[in-house]
Amino acid sequence: MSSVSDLTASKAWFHKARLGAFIHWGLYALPGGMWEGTSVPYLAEWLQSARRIPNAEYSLLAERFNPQTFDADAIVKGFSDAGMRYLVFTAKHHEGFAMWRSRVSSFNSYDATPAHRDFVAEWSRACQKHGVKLGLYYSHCLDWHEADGGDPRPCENNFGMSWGNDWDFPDQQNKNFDRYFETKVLPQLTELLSNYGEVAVLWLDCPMTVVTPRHARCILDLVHILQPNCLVNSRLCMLETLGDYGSLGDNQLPAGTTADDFPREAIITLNDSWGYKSTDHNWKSPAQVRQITLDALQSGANLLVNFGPDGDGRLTPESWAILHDLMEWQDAVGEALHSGGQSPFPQDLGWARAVADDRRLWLFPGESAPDTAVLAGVEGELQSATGTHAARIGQDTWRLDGLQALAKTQSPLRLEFTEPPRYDACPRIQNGRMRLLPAQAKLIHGEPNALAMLTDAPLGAAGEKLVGNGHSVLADNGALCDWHNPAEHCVWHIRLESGRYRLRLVTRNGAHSQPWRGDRTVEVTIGDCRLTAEIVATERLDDSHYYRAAVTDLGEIPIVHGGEFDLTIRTIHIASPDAATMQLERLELQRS
Ligand code: FHN
Repeated sequence: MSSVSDLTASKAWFHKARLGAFIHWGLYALPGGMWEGTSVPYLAEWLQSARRIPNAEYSLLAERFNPQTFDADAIVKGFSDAGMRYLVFTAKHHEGFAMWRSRVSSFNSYDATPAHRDFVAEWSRACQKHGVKLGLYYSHCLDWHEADGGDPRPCENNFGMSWGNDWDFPDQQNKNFDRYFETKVLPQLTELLSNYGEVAVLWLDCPMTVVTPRHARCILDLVHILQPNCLVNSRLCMLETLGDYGSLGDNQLPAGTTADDFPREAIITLNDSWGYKSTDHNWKSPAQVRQITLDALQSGANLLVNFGPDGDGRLTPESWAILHDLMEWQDAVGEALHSGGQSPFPQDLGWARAVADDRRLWLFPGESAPDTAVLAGVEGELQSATGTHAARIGQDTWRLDGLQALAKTQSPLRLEFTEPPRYDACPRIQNGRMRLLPAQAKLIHGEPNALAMLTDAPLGAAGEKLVGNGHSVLADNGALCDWHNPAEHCVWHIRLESGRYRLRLVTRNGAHSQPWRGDRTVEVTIGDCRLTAEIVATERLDDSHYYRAAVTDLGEIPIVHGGEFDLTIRTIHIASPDAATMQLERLELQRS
């Protein structure tokens, strides 16, 4: 039987930490995505599998790995000054190379390199010095250095790259995953969890189906014995939901708050690769990183921002520019960032990101915010307003001004109340718009639907769970998935004044690197009014190779007499099982 830890305090710490750094650093940093004069497609840390490089040749990289300019202290200080409260370092990635002095395998940074350094120890010391918690990433399934690592199944879903090393070890049928698990995974995890002080997070990745619930429970038992306060992420086992918090997919952003106490963590790259890739110049701007931080914050999720040091151990100038920008922003954002809050509203305001704790409400106006906005649904005695002039214009309605100046500096206005204010649970049009999120809707279930029961629906490359139990369900990111069944509805109880409203639906593929697909007809009702529409892309929101999204203009609905209504949406026809992975992210109403 699994041992049980009380992780309440760890989850509370994690939820307040909110911002962290992910560090992908291993031998792959040396070639930086280049091999024999050409650049690998996609992720630099997948170089060995992408180019099917024999172990004998790949291991030569270790003989050149001597990152003399690597300075954990300076980097961790940078993270700390940028408001990051924890980091997660790739102690071992899929290449199988241990970035610490492992007694289990000599393929490690101390024994196999001229550096003779234990990088886990260096990160650990720097973390303790700067008050940043240490998390460790360990690839518990994929390991190309080992004959028995990874999954022997073909991987059409993985850009044609192998999960296991089938170039050095072609006899994939006789692989023995248990042997790898017993002789490398458990002993190396024991080292990591015993020799480096407090480990706050164990971050596991790519659990193909060879990782059974039994394997997963062995890891959990080990963690609970050696580091009882350590949180384990959800990429532990594909066959059963285990772990202490939900890792969203790669570059998958939360689509709203979720009600339960299961913490979530979004992870983003700063360009397109996790490991250092010299040819990847698709850098996010500092302003984009701020926006994403606020999106995660208002959704109640943590954000782990990735850095890929190069072969000398240096962060790229673009990474430093983003870190410096986050540092400069801390005076403005810090208080809200670590308040432990999230949006208190039953809708996404659209014109501002919102965060609240007991008595305080922070609003970060976005670029599209009017200079003066009306905020509805907050009832309480105002003690102070900072960054704006707030005038009460109704029982629970306020006029806020000076918003454009705040938008320019991405600073918040802060309203502080004498007692915790009351937030109206009924969404209403604010400044001409309403954005409804599935996490705040009621799901009305019908008989399970055969399509949603498909067991061979594609598994996400990042281990995302794409198929539920035959019913529409909220995914960890807060979006609605498996919404194929005409007998099931998603319902919001809303308030509308009379008028005409244009409806726009945002759908996003819940499967990593898959195309956006329509192939679906939906029906929306508001009271007695009804419209049906095909899902087509009227506007592409995200066409990156991660989670592709588009807006569908569904048409207009007239409301003759204002009042409270149930707004429902359901799928009435789905043309292709390939559309099954599409998620409903939000429904927007705009007064025409
Ligand atoms: O295959 C890895 C990838 O290299 C990277 O580590 C990401 C980070 O989430 N995880 C896997 C793909 O999801």
